[in-house]
Amino acid sequence: MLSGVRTLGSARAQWVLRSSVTQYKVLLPRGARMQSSMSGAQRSDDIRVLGSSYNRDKWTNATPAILEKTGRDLLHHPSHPLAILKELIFKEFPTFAHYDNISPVVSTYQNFDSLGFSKDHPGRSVTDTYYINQNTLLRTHTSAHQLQLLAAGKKGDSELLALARNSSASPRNERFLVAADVYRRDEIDASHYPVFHQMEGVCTFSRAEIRKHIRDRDIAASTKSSTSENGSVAKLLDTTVIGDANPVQPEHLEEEAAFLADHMKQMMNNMVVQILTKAVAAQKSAGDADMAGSQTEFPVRWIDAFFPFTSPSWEMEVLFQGEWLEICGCGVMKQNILEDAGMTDRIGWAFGFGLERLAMLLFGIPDIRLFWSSDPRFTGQFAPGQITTFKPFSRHPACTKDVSFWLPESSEFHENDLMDMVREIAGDLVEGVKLIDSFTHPKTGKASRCYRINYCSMDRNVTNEEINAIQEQRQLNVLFQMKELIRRQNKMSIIEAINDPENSDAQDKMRLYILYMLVNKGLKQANRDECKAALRVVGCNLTALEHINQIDS
Ligand code: FA5
Ligand code: MG
Repeated sequence: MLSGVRTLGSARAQWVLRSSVTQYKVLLPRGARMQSSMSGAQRSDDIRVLGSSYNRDKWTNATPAILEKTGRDLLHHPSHPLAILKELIFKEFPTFAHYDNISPVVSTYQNFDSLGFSKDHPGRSVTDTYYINQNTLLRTHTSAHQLQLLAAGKKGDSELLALARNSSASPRNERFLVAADVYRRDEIDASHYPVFHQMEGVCTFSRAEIRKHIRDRDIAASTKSSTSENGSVAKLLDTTVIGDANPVQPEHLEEEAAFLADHMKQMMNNMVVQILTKAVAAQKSAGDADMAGSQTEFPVRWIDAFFPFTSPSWEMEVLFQGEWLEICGCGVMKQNILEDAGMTDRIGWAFGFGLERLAMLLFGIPDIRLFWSSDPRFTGQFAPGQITTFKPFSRHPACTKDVSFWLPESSEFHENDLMDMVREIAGDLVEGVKLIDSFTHPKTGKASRCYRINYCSMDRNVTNEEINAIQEQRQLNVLFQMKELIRRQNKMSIIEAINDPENSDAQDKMRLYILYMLVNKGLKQANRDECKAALRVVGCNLTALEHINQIDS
């Protein structure tokens, strides 16, 4: 048998340092076509996203399961809870320009450099981000559009400004909201998903305007909230202080930063209180039967945070089902972003809310996977503009499997490689993946990990046989081995493994043979039908294999 499972961790992480920066001059609406940087006919090894082709390279790691999600467009299905929430927030900010149709494909410049991420920031790593290629990625947050939209406003770029749904609200993008899908290689559990949605808010003021507000002591008078009143569903807790640990920028006066912080927090508190009040009202109208386990009071707290593009910075958390759920990050915008946009006399604040997290509170949706369900028992519960409490359909029995493997000796193991692999094979049947055991052999120093994978379908019972077929430890192991061996193009070790007398298992041999074929010829040149038939015999998943081949070729 081949010894142990291997993954790509450190080899890929090194690529981070080689990133070069190119800025796209255009902001593409979703579905618009962009010329691949290799113009001309589409090449067979190009990667296609939303109708456009991009060159693949060593950075490409967006999996087919993730690319499929770029076309789902949940924010534009009016009866989807996320779209209902989006409209509700847009209504709360009538003087902001509203964007909800910007393509998720952005440059590394937009997503990182324009926001001051350092070259070695872990967020840039291929273990955290889905790359289309070295310079192009699926945005990891809606902040990727901050500089671009501010600059468009300043320059009066009519093409970009026309993407706003309410172009007269803030015709120069001095205040705007962006609702969009974002993509991250992340853990799997009830509140984390590799694709989710964010609502970015940006609000700028001229310094003269702020001086006037401060002089008149009417800080955010128009946004005064009643949030601390008795009887409110939200109990607000804010003990943060602006100071050395969370400092005012040298470009700002203390009272300017204090004004921006107050204004922002009041607007955000108001919005969250609105949402929570609606959530409780919906629960009440759902009737007594559903009230038993429901939550009618929501402690909300502010904590200090750090982002490369704001200072001071904060996060807001809500106590939901006994745990603090982080719903957003925010802060006073770094001044150089406004300067880069040509807005030299303005200062501002920005926030980024996780829409799924808010929608879970608003609709009482217990599991983030449900947002992707097309089961009519889920989709049929919601209607445009209406806040209703989700009625769980019967929970189907879960099925648990443990998978253990040796860590690679030559490279680092990264958990997100395992997460993607599991997702690629089992899709949304996976409810959670948890590390349950680590072991290091005292003599050899070899290390192993054991993960527990929890399978539970939202719409049907999953049988043991089905899970066995999907999951079978050996299959996962073999997939890991394939990935590592293809990466290393290590034909000798494949041949050795095939000839290993201890490896008598016929299925393993078959898989290794396929792997050998793939490594030798590449999936494109190999006889596809032959490959497919062989894969079917051994119960191996072609999609997973194609993916492995793509990212490592
Ligand atoms: C950001 O993404 C920043 N861009 C937010 C920001 C904007 C800060 C503007 C300052 C100014 P963060 O990584 O914390 O920050 O994500 C923001 C929110 O997205 C989180 O609070 C959470 O509600 C949500 N979120 C993050 N990861 C996931 C995930 N895997 N699944 C679902 N929601 C998530
Ligand atoms: Mg955060």
